[in-house]
Amino acid sequence: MTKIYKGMKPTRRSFLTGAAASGVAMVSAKAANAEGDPAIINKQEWNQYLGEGVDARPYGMPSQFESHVRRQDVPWLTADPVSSVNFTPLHELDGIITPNGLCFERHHAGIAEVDPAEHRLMINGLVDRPLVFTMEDLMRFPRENHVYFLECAANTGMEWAGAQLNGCQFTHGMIHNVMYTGVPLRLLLQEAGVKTTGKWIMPEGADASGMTRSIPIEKALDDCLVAFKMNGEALRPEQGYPVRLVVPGWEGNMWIKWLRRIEVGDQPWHHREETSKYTDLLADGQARRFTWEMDAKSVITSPSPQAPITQGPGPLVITGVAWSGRGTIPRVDVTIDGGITWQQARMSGPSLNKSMHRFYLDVEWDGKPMLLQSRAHDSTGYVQPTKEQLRHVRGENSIYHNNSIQTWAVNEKGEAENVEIS
Ligand SMILES: Nc1nc2c(c(=O)[nH]1)N[C@H]1C(S)=C(S)[C@@H](COP(=O)(O)O)O[C@H]1N2
Ligand SMILES: [Mo]
Repeated sequence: MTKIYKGMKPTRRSFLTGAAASGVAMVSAKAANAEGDPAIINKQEWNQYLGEGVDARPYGMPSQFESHVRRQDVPWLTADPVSSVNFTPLHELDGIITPNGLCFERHHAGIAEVDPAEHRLMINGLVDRPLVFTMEDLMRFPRENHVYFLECAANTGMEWAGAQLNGCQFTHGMIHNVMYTGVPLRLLLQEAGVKTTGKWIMPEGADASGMTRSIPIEKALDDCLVAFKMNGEALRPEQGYPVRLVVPGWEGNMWIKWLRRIEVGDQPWHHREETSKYTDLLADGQARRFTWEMDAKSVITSPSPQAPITQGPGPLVITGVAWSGRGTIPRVDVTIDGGITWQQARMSGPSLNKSMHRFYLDVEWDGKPMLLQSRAHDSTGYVQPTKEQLRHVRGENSIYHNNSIQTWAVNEKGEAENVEIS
C-alpha cells in the first residue's frame, strides 16, 4: 500500500522539489490560459461603478458569495428546534478562532433574550455573604482574556456504532473556539466567602430550561470565568448573553449560559444533566459519571465530505484542527493511507492551553484514492485513540465522549466520504 501512495511525496522537501518541477509549470499554464479568460478581458461591475459608502453596513456581514457558510442542524436528530443543536461549519473555517455568528448552538429551551439591565447573578448557599451582582457590578472586577474551545460531550456521538454523518460539520461541529473576556469566578466566590464546608458549586441558567450542573470547588477556584465578551464583542444571545460560565477544557454542558445563580454546596446535586445525560454507559452496564475533561481529539477539515478536492491532482493543502481539555497540542500526525504511514503535520497559529490548534500537511496529490486520518498528541503525552481502541475500553453503548480518530475516504475525483476502517 505504501507503494501505491509513493507518488504523493508528502514530506516538506519533496513538496518543494515538486513545486519547483510541476508548480512552476502550473503557474505558467494559468498565465497562458489568461489570454482568453473573460475574468481578465471583460470589465466587471465592481470596477465601473462606485460602491456603497461607509456606514452602509453599520454592523458588517460576510460577502454575499459566502452565504453557503452557515450553521446547520440535522433535522432528524431532535424532535424540536428549541431543544436541539446545530453545527459549526468547520470545513469552511481556517486558523483557530470561530467567528461569533458561526458558533454552534445547543439549547434546551431555545434562546433566552435577556435584558442585561434586568439580569442578576446571585451567589448563595454555603457562603459567608450571599451576594447579588448586576452586570455593572461584574464590570468592576479585574477581568482576563483567554481563548478556549467549548465541545459538547455529544460531539461525534452519532459515530459510535459506525460512520454516519457525511461532513466534519456534522461529525465534529459541536465545538467552537473563542476568546472570552470575563471575571475569574474565584474573585466572585472570594467576595462571597466560601465556607470551609463548600466543596461544590451549582451554576444555573436563566433560560426556561434552568440548566444546572455540579462542579467541584477546585475547578471553580482554578480557571473558570464569568464571561461577558466573546471575540471582543458582547456574547451573542445564542451563546448566553449577557453572561455565561466558561469551564475550560471541560464538557460544554457545564458552561451554563444566561448565568443567573451559583449555589455553593457540600456535595454534588445529581441533576438530570449529570445522571440521565452526559454519562457513559460501559459494556458491563455500569454508567461512567462525571467525565468532565475533554480528551485530545482532531479532525481533518479539508479535504472532507463537504470540502472535496476540486482542483485535481497537484499541490494539496490538507488541514484540520486539534484540541485537548488537558493542555496544548504539540503534535498532530496525518496519514493518507489509512494509518500505514504517518507524517508529522505542521502546526500553525498560537498554541494555547485548552484551545483549538490548526495543523497543515502540504502534499502533492497524485490523483489516487486516499484514506485520510489525523491523530493528535497532547501536552500530557496522551495520543488520540483509533475507534477500535476506544470501543475496546468503552464498549458500543456510548454516545458521549467519542474522541476517536476520524477517517475520510477520498476517491480519484477528489470526493470525500465518512468511512470506518479496521
Ligand atoms: N442555560 C443553559 N446553558 C447551557 C445549555 C442550555 O440549554 N441552557 N446547553 C449546554 C450545552 S449541552 C452545551 S454543549 C453548551 C453549548 O454552548 P453554545 O450554545 O454556546 O454552543 O451550553 C451549555 N449551557
Ligand atoms: Mo452539550
